[in-house]
Order: sequence, then C-alpha cells, then structure tokens
Amino acid sequence: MQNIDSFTHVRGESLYLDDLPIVNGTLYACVFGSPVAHGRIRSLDLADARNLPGVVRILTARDIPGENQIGGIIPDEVLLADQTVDFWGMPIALVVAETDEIARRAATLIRADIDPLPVVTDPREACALGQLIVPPRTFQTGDAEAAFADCDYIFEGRADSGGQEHLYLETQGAYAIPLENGNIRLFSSTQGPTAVQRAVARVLGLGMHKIEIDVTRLGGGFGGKEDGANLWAALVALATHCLRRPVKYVLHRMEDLRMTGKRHPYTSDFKIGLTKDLKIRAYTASLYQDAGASADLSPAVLERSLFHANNTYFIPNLRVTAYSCRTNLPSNTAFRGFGGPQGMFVIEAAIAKAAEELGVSALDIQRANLLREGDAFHYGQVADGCEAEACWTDAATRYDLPELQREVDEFNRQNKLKKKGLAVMPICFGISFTKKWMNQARALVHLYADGSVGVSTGAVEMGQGVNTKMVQVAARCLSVRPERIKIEPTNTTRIANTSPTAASATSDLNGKALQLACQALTERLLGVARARLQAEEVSIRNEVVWVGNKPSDLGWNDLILEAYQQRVCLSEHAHYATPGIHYDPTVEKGHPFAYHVYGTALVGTTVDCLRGTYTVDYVRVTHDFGQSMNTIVDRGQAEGAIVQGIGWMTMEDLRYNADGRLLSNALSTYKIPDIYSVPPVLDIHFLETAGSDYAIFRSKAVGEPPLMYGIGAYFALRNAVRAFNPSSNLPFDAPMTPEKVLLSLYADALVPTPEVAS
Ligand code: MTE
Ligand code: LUZ
Ligand code: MOS
Repeated sequence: MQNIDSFTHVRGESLYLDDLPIVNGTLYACVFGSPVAHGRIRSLDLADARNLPGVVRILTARDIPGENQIGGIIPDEVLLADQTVDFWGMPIALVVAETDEIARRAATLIRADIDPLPVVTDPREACALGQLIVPPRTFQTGDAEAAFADCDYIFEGRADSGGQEHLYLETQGAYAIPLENGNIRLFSSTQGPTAVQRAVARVLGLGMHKIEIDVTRLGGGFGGKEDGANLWAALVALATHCLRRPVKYVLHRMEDLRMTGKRHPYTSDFKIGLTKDLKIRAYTASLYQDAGASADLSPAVLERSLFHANNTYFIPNLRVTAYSCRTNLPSNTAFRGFGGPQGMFVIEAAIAKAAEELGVSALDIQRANLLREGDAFHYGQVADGCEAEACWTDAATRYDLPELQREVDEFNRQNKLKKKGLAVMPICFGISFTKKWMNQARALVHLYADGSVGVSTGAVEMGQGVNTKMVQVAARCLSVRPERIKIEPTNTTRIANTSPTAASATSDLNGKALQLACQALTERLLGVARARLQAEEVSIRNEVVWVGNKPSDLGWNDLILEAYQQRVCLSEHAHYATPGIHYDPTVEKGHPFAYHVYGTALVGTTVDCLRGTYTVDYVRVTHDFGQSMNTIVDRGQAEGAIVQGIGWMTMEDLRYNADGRLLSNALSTYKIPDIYSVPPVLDIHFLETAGSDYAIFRSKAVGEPPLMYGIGAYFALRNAVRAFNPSSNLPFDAPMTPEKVLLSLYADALVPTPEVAS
C-alpha cells in the first residue's frame, strides 16, 4: 500500500502548521536571544522595541504566571532567561506584534547588558570542571581489567563524533488560540503533544486539562521535536495567556539553526583487548557527551549510548562509563538513533584501530565477534531471535563480499590518484523506550453509522508513514477497505498521556492499541451478526418473507447500521503496554528492549586523492524488517536513514567558535546530503525473518536502525585514505569531510610528493 499522504504531498495540499488558516486577531511572536554564550544579565533595554509601532507587548521571565521551567528529566531549563544566560541565542524576551515583520524588527532593537562568564564548549573540559548533568553511569559485564591480562593484543585510542543539525524541512513553531475560561488550543509542530501540554500547563500554572494540543503532521522531526518543540509552544501560549489573543511563531531557518539543540557530539577514549583468534575479550571506554546548556533528553540519550556500546558484538568483559557534560551550547537533544550511533562509532573505531595495527581486515574481527542466539548483552538481556550472523552471511553472499574486496584491491593497485575503500557495518538496535513507563499507547476508534471509520492514536505523522501503517492495521483488523478509514490529527483531548512519537516504536505501540480497539469492536459486531443469523434461521423456519437485504447478504454497512439501531457501542478506546520489559538501574541489568533489529551493510567509496573529494559508490544492505507490513514505506525509511547517517559521518560539520557562537548557521556553511550525494547503488534486501510478537503484525520497527549503516561510510573512506597513504595516522574524528580527507592524504607531507603529483 502506498503512503496515504503521497497525493497531498505532491500536490502541495498537505497542511503543516504554517498552512493553517489564520484566525482573526492573530499576533506574531519573535524571540530576542542572548548575544553571548554565558553571562549574568545586568539589565534589559526594551524601550526602542516597545516604541516600534505595531509592537503589542514584550514578555520577559517576570510575566510568567506559573513556573519559569520547561525541563523534562531534570528541572534545569528556564523558558526565558532570568539571571543568567547559558548559550548564544538563549531566549531572553518575547516580542509580540501585529505582524511577523514587526516582531522580528523589534527583537533587533532590544539591548541586553550582560556581564560575561567563561564559555565552555568542550565536553572534556566541562567534565574536568565537574560540570555534569547527572552522575556518570557505568555499564559492565565480566571483569574487563582482569581480562586484559589474558589478551594477546591491546589497543587504545580516542574516537570523536560530531553533532548533527536535524534540518527538518518544517522549522519549529506553534500557534496558540485562546478559548473560553482561560483554556488554550495549541497547534504545535511536535513529536510529543503531551510533553508540550505538560510544559505549557506548568509555565502557565494551569491544569493540563485546560490545554489542548493538536498536531496534523510534521514536515520532519528526526528527534528534534521530541522535547525541542516545548519551548516554542510554551512561548506562544504565554503570550496568548497574557493577551487573550491568538499568537503564532514559526521560526525562520537561521533562528532554528542558531537556537535549537542538535545531535550530541561525543568524545571518547577506548581500550580493546583481543586474543590471537581475533576474539574481543575485553573492552573499556569512557564516553563524554556534549549535553549543551541543559539536560532535556541528554541522560536518556547517554543511557542508549551505553546500551549500544557493543554494537552487535558479543564482548564477555566490558566496562563503559558515560559522562553527560554541561557546556554553553544550545541543549543537544534526541536525533535518530538517540545516542546509539555515538556509542557504536566508538566500538567500530576500536575494531578499526586493532585491525590497522594488526594488519588484518576489520571484517575478520567484526565477523569473529558477531552476537549469537543466547548470548547475553552486557545489560543482562539475552539475544533472542538474533539475526546478526544471518544478516552478515546473507549480505556477504548476496553481494559477493570477497569479489567486492578483490575489486577494491585491484583498483587500488592500478590507480594512484584515486583509491577505493570498502567497509562492512553490522548493526543491532534495541526497540522500546528505555524508560519502561513510556512504553504505552492508546487508540480511539469510532465506527460511524454510515460504516466509515475514524481512528485516533497517539502517533504523530512526520513523514515516516505511521498514518499509512495505522490505516493498514485498522483495515486488516476490521476487514474493511482503506478508503473507509480516516486517521485523525493527534490531539491530547482525544488521546491523553501520549508518549512522544519516537524510539521507532510508534507503530508497534499505537498499532497494538489500535488492534485491541478493533478487536473489541469486531467482537461486538460479530455478536450482532450472530443474533441476526440466528433470527434468520428462525424466520426461515417460520417462512417469514424478508423485505430488503437478506441477512445472509449482511454487508459491513448493514451490520454497522443494525448495531447502531440495537444501541451497541460503536466506539472503542483501547490501551496497550509492552509486556515483559524491565530494567534495574541500580545494577544496570534487566530486559529493557521488547526486541532487537539487526542488519548488515556493505559500503564502498572512492576518494579523489588530489582533491580530497569522494563519492559513496554503494550501500548494499541485508536488513531484518521482520514481516514487513509495508515494504514501500519501510524501504523509504531505510533509504532516508542511510543517507542521513552518511551525512552525519561525512559532510555535516557543525562549527561553533570559542565564544560559543554557531558558525555553520546557514545552508551555505552547513552541508547536508542532497540528491547527488545519494549513493548511486542503494540495495536493500529484506531478510525473511520471523519478526517479533511485540512488533505490530511481526513487522519490526524501522525508523532509526538503518541510520547506523552510515557509520560504514566513515570507515570505507578511512580505508581508501589509508590505501593512498598507509602511514597516515588519522584520528578517529567524524565527520570525514573532504577537507579532513585531503589533509590526511598528505598527513606526513603537506605537499604531494613528486611521484604522486605526476
Ligand atoms: N522519517 C521521516 N520522514 N521524518 C522524520 O522526522 N524521524 C525518525 C524516523 N523516520 C523521521 C523519520 C525518527 S528519529 C524516529 S524515532 C522515527 O521515525 C519515529 O517514527 P516511528 O516510531 O513511527 O518509526
Ligand atoms: N526517546 C526516549 C527515544 O525518550 N527514549 C528512548 O529510549 C528513545 N530511543 C530512541 C529514540 N528516542
Ligand atoms: Mo527519534 S530520535 O526517537 O525521534
């Protein structure tokens, strides 16, 4: 089944926040952000801005009736800066004006007198200063220190990965409408309607019941709107609360780039120990996460880095400690993979380091250590339905890995100025929110008397196709055609206490709730049909002549109408909570994931060794989708995630200066993959696997895992560079930009040798 949104998307008819019809009397908001990254506010001069015609009000922390606090996991994030500013662009005041242009102009007229404080932008420095968001966490199994003594080889190193701008096509924004009795209806571009509702209620000092959040769809979120949407919604809600007028704020791209958090950069130290047969016996690592100025989701992201520190390898002795470090940058936040990719990059770097030092292929180490059925992860869960080896073997044979390797070697023998590199990237990703309580969802189904169907769930459509999957679930469970079914906007009044649309688990959680609701309705309808068929039998025996439809022809419409006339309830609200998951953070052991997703990618690159430019020639994947319920949607998700992962690992280069100011603040200085950077060969093979009982219709979660195939592009590029310059002692420092490639090609001699130049 095609994505149900494809027609309105292509015709430009899909409604995003900024497309909603404007309500009479709407005002426009704009933030005045801090001009420094860290400092103490002495005074604010609002006079010029206030005097600008069309400015209605300028709001500051003092206007907040409730708590000046929007922090989720930890209450450390103010809505508007009060005493101190902690990052460049941090909201200090909100201008509300008759037009968007006036609001923006007025914001430029505000002056802030701020005493500067020291700016920290390096997580290691923050850690040394004791600036931690939460106490460090350590996951361990076996005894890594003792195991190093039994290792034949030990290697140490450092691995850094950069941040990543979400670059959702639709920027952050919200639109608040005042209702009677101080109630507010809020349209928000959020992955987490309930998170927005909670933040707004807290800031306004109101009950959550007075705040209704409505989301039709997002033009992408990628994690940036899981928590990151709360701020903008709370700002417009504050303005609406104070002025009793509708207020709208949709960020300009440069505001969004400057003021919102991104994927967490990590810097890590690792130590890996192997035996002669290339088995990894021991692995230790320290991960330093750049959390930015406040916690938001950083502790949860940190936790997932720890869960995925082994990627898809069985490591009997492992100890990994992670530090969430507070710096003076916008608060970094969820981004597809949620810390998993950062943790996995470190173990892949350690394996590459070992391979390079030993003069073996990394593939041999990766292959020798793949997780097997029944192996325990370091957090105690036992691999069940493990497809690591199946995916590797399928990819290696389907795409002829030995032949691909021979091609690379042959090409590199014959070419001096171009080199090819190949890397294999196996992945393993746990499906479930790592906070147990978040693994729940609800669905509300109305069967209308004419036989049409309305479905509400907590799922937010953000391009990933969840609405299409919800139609499929309802159609299958009710045995009706998809055309009869409408998916309603996500709304906190219809579905309360939603978990954010995140963790790739949305279809599983909401789909299962929807399945339960449909099953309950089907039971009731069967009861009606049964009664009618029994009546038919009686009537036939009594030779009653039927008028109209014969009961044996009882169609869907007749059945619904009959049920309605018999006063049978045609609505159902169902709840689903993932069974069987648990976790004890005091010992860091448990069964946190409903299941794991596996896969293997072969990635090939070519480097131009004069220019430092490169291409990713192919990504060839065998992926465990379980029993995919929609191969079109799932293939699209895998393709998009792979390209996004390649972007993170190769070209997306966030730069802040020492003053904490974002330099890569536009698309001229921040490069993301475009159509030309999509690998010309992007093969994705759906491995036939059993799926999981905890996946909806055994169709495994797909949103995030394939992003991690992009890590293969980094190592394939590294292999190409080393084919040109074997003595190049490249640091493990992603992204591998053309600039870095060029410098590392000539790491020992900054000018090409005459032989090479010829
Ligand atoms: N796909 C599109 N087109 N747009 C997005 O914003 N977000 C990703 C992924 N795929 C995203 C996307 C992220 S970060 C997650 S967690 C999942 O979709 C969330 O949706 P799901 O749970 O339905 O997979
Ligand atoms: N969000 C979250 C996530 O709150 N918890 C998670 O475990 C998670 N995992 C992936 C993506 N988002
Ligand atoms: Mo995705 S990072 O869970 O929104």
